[in-house]
Amino acid sequence: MAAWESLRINLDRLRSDIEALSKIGRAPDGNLTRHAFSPSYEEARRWLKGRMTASGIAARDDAAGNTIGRVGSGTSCVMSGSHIDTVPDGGPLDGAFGVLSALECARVIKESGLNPPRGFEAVAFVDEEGHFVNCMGSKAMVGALEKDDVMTAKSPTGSVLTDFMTRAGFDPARATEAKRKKGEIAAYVELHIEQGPVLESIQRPIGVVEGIVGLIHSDITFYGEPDHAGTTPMDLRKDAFTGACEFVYKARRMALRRGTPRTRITYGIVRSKSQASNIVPYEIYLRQEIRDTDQALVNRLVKASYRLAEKVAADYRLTVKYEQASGIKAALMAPHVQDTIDNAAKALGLATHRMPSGAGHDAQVIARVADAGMIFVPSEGGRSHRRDEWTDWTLLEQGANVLLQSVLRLMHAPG
Ligand code: HGY
Ligand code: MN
Ligand code: MN
Repeated sequence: MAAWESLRINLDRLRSDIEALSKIGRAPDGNLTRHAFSPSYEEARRWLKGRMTASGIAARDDAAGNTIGRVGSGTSCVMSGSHIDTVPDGGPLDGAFGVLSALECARVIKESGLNPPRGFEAVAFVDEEGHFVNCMGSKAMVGALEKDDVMTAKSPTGSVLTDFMTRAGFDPARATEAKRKKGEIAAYVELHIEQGPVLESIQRPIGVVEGIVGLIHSDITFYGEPDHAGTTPMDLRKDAFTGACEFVYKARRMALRRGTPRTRITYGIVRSKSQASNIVPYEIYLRQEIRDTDQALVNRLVKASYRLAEKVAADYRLTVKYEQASGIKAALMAPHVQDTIDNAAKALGLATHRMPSGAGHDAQVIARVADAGMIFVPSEGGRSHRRDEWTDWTLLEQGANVLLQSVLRLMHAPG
């Protein structure tokens, strides 16, 4: 047995990092929100780099705003990471657990004095949650970020990405320079909370991800006529909201009928132009999101939803505009990385469960240029993207040790 196989993470350090980071961007009422490049995000970035340098880990930001800590030499590296941006009013572990566990792995590797043939990088990818651009940082790293996307991106609340990047000290026009050279990333492993109920329901401490869903966002707007809500008879209205409701109901039914058990359709952003109860709603904006592990099916369902929007608009004498806003392709995880994770978990005496990911992750983007894998730990009640997202410290420690041992196996792998 190699000496590194007995290495373990330091839970006290990891715990204090998770608790410290969860305070950055938290409002007095408990709302934790850290949008990419926002003041709270930049405070978190400075804190993270401080934690890296405090352990003698070389810390840098790349041109896209990813924060990278590196240990060891070699032209290639094994990489692990996730994100420290959050959804609005999010939880303390989504993304942060993966970044801070990768940082803890970097500390353990540095302290061990190991000098394997490949280096190790711990990464916080910027804007995984897509406040501006979905998985912006990992897309930049693999060369999939379009400069035009950066220069035109706005948040759902109208914030302009280039303003926020500039204020944070980044040149938006250079974001695509974050692209890494071919072969620089030998393998990638991401540790993440499951954000669903499966592992808890089957009492398994470790999930080994086989594939990650693809998703497509669409901006859909129904247009009617602004009429007086009191004098306009019901049969003479062009009511955009009633039409949008029928569209959502029928689109959901269509997706359930034509999709798979992993298909998801969600309308998480709804906006009415007329913020008045006495005007017939005349402009309704919907942000549609469709997901499945089968990318071709996602593409078909999106097209079918546009045809349905046209039909419903005609039925309600409305007009409709739709366009694909952003998306991320489904990705399979590398079989040998899955096996590495499985072997590492078994060596730690931990049972595993192979499963898909219904959530999107940076791993599905990095998988375009490197062999990638993901490790899940259970989420209490399957809860995530909400304040009471949580996982027990023992399970977090087990997940972080599986990450450490998986990374070490990949760093020492021949070839
Ligand atoms: O939406 C997702 O699946 C991820 O949290 N960005
Ligand atoms: Mn998330
Ligand atoms: Mn996440």
